[in-house]
Amino acid sequence: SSSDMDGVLKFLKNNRSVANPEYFGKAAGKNVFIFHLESFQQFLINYKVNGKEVTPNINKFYADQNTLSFDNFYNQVGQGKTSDAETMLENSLFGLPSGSVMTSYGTSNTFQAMPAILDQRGYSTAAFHGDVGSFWNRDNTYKSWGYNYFFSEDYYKNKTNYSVGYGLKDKIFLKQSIKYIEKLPQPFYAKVITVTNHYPYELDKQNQHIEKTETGDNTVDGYVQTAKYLDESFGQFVDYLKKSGLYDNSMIVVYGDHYGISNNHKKAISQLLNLDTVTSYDLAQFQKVPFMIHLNGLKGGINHTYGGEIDVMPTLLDLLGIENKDTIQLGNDLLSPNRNQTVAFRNGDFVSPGFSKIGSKVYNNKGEDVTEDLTQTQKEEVKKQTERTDEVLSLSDKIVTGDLLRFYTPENFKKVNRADFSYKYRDGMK
Ligand code: GP9
Ligand code: MN
Repeated sequence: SSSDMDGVLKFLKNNRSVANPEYFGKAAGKNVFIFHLESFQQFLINYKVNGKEVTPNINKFYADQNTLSFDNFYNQVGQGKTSDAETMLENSLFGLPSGSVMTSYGTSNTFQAMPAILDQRGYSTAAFHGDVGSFWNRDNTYKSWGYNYFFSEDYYKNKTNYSVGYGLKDKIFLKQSIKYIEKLPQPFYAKVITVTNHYPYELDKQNQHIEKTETGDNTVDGYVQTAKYLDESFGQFVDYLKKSGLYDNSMIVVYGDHYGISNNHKKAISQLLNLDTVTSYDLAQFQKVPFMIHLNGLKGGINHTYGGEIDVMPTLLDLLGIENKDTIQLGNDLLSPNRNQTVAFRNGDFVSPGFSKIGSKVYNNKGEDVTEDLTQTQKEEVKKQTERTDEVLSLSDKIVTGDLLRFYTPENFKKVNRADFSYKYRDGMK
């Protein structure tokens, strides 16, 4: 009911962090690219196979003096995988304990998503993806989120060998996306979702430009090959952005949505990471994904704050200089000086700069199991973190399953009218 919203507002009042004045508004009025690296994990950054970098282009971007890169950024997805990542990134709401927000609630619920907020401030907003529009119910959900345009499979020329797995191969997809990007009125917010680096990591011979790893685990060893292909695709896209001038007047956000190698492949993971044994703590660390923000004139560097996908929207809105004190966001700005650094996983586990809780065990930041060695004060600290994690997850579930945002519209926000949007492809535009 509408009174459930009171609990949410009370939580936000006590948990919202204040924007960092050094960064607030630094990207005001810029175009925004959200570049989605499918199944891309942080360990790939600077990773080598037989002495050869797997992702040289992304590595270069990561280390660029105008890129803010985060090295303690975790994916927080559940069963909804990509769709959970998208939900968190653009709504600062979690996925569900099971299923997917986009599939179950994307059509019916009220949202206050980033595209809608920007649309209402003069931005054009578009999503690009080389799979069918209905996957994860994107074609309906994106209307609720305020996307003006959604360029999905229908908008792209397809021939034999153009596609693999879930859709168009990234290089072909990105190249064909350019003509639509060029027609978008600026400033724009554009989300580009790649897909080739997706399980089972298949790729035609011609595009295999690095050797497979040799763990002997067939579901793992092709991963670096499709990751390399994704890296080359990214490199080509960045070249285009530079040539077109978009590189200089855009904030370019690059992130990995979730793991590519699941925890069922412990042995292969130990070989890839050169570890004798892989603990639950190691597996939690293995959930790190890249999060990078490039902007001309931005002071870059590696930022060590602990955060995750839930924190992206507040971070970006602050960089864009959009006051968002009264919007409903469960994450907090990664650049805020006094932010809470407990990163909630969807199953109630958490990691933080101090302790991490994985299942019933508590680990310190050296990865040692300290469950039985905690002092009374430490126990209380862990308890507080556990409660906060549970609270933030259950508030998110209440918002989503109760469609609570329909009862609350922030100042300076107009409820999205889904009928404003149609994504139907009309012949002759390809
Ligand atoms: C398909 C793609 C894959 O369109 O986004 O989603 P995933 O399987 O990674 O959740
Ligand atoms: Mn995915």
